[in-house]
Amino acid sequence: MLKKRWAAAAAAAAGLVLLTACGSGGSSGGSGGAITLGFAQVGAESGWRTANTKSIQDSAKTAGIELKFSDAQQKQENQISAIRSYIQQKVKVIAFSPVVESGWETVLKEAKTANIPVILTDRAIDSPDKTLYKTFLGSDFIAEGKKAGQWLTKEFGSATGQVNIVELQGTTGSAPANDRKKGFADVISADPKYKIVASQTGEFTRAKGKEVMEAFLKSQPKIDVLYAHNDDMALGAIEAIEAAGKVPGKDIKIVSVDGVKDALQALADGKINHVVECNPLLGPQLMDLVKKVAAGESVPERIETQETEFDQASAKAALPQRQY
Ligand code: GZL
Repeated sequence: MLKKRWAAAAAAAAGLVLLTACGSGGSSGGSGGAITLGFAQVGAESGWRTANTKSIQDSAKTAGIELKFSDAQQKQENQISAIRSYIQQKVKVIAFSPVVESGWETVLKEAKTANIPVILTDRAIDSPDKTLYKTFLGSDFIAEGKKAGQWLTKEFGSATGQVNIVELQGTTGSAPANDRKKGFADVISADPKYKIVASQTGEFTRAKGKEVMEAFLKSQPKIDVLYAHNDDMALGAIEAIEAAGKVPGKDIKIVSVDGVKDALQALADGKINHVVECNPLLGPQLMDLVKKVAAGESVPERIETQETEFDQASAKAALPQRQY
């Protein structure tokens, strides 16, 4: 007990919120031979992330896997510290969602030297060294950006003048921000009438999304569309649009990504026009992968999560059963 209290104090001092979800922890075999998984989460920045965390924690319990969980508060240095602490604790498997794409080689080489297999979930890294992790389980963010662009070019296909777009980007340097921007730009570049007149990070949060949208509304004489890399920033932007006396979904059309319940409600209410789903419920697939990797079985290098998109009618139909 003293050891756990010391570890928690040390982690708290390091700015880490280190939660040991269950079990005695500490050994690679875990208590009673259970597999011990160390998971370094990005943070708790959005509704998507909350659902992702719940899926991982619930699935670990169901799978009988002993989970050590940390919340890095969107800071890479905290994720790296968490991974190092899992290496020291000799966990059986490490999994994490890299907050940004680069800067992971050193710590992943330490995990490799310690013979601890690593699984990437949700977000990818830009290292060419594929031996640093066993598999990447997550969405195709370029495809998500393309879907948002395809909706826009359909919606404004008959527009004759310039279509002014403002873009709320996700966390700077993150795979979803880089790839959703690229996929969207690839599609709209087909027609010069589509112009991104302002683009800035809203850090995937409601508060920052509202703040940046307020600045866009002040600096841009005419905004036709908002493309938000996630729902939380879109929901924050809606507050700014309404405070400016404009009607979201009408004066300014909105397309966003994730598919959390609050965004589907805004879509049903006509305040958002289209939502591209990004599925956060990766827990069950992750635990299957953890068991296979722990047993030394081979797993596919890339596992892409399946997801859909929503218009107003399908949002209304999905809401009653929406888990998150
Ligand atoms: C996407 C995920 C993103 C979500 C955001 O897989 O990494 O991070 O789109 C979340 O809501 O903050």
